[in-house]
Amino acid sequence: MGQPALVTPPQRADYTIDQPWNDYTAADHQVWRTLFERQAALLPGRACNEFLAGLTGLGVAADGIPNFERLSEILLKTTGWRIVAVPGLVPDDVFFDHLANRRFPAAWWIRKPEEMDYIEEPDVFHDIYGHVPLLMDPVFADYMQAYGQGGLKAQSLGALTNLARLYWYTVEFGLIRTAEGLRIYGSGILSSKGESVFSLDSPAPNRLGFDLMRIMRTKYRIDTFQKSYFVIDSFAQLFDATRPDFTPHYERLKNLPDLGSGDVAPGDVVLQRGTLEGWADTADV
Ligand code: HBI
Ligand code: FE
Repeated sequence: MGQPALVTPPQRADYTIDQPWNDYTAADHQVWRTLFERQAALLPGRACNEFLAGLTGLGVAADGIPNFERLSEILLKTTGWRIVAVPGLVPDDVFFDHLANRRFPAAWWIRKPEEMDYIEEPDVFHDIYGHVPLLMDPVFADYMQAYGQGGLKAQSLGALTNLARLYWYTVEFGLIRTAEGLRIYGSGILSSKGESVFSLDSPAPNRLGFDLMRIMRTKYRIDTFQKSYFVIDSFAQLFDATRPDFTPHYERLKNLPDLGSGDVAPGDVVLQRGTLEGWADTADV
């Protein structure tokens, strides 16, 4: 956050606030610029075309932290989404309700210069740079809404752990196979300098074909790069997988053991089996 620390503006019942855009300091905008330029140098040839087109279409650029209202005007015209500012992580039900109504909750604050490479909670760079460009893609935009609708349902069925894994391994850390090769679409990767290279180039992680039930059984890492990435063939594949009612899936999942983040299981489509070398002995969640 800015120095001196900004006061978070008053919050509404749905956790939204007005983005205090005029309060960002020159140092805040400089952090954005640095993060943006690092990724701009890396992502051509690594990020999927839909992401790069979305960035351009939104006019998200190096010049500074974007104004959410300006982005929302373009998003609304393109896919009917808008961005709402929030203080940070919001409760699951609030998060799902926003997505189900085509509102993307984005943190308004930006990390400090000494936290360029790792933050514990999403900031405006992760949320806007990482997530929002793909909301310009009509199919991905529909997937995100379907996820929000599914979230409200999963909560009522006690299956949030399973559904949250789907978000993690697709929206946050997904890879996509294209005619030009493997590309990134997951926002957790796209907003990370280290993982933008690691996820595609390192021999360490597994790269497995997308499989809805398999993913919903798989634990993940929150403190290191992922041990496994799941690869989709298209956003249509992703959206189609989320079309059916998950109730029978959740019933079956209750009788299936969880898989560790680095496991390779019978039936996996193994695009690349990782060496799994180099992870500290920390736990999956
Ligand atoms: N809140 N702002 C914000 N951003 C998220 O990505 C988010 C959240 N609340 C809950 C949540 N994600 C996840 O735990 C759910 O997808 C399960
Ligand atoms: Fe995220």
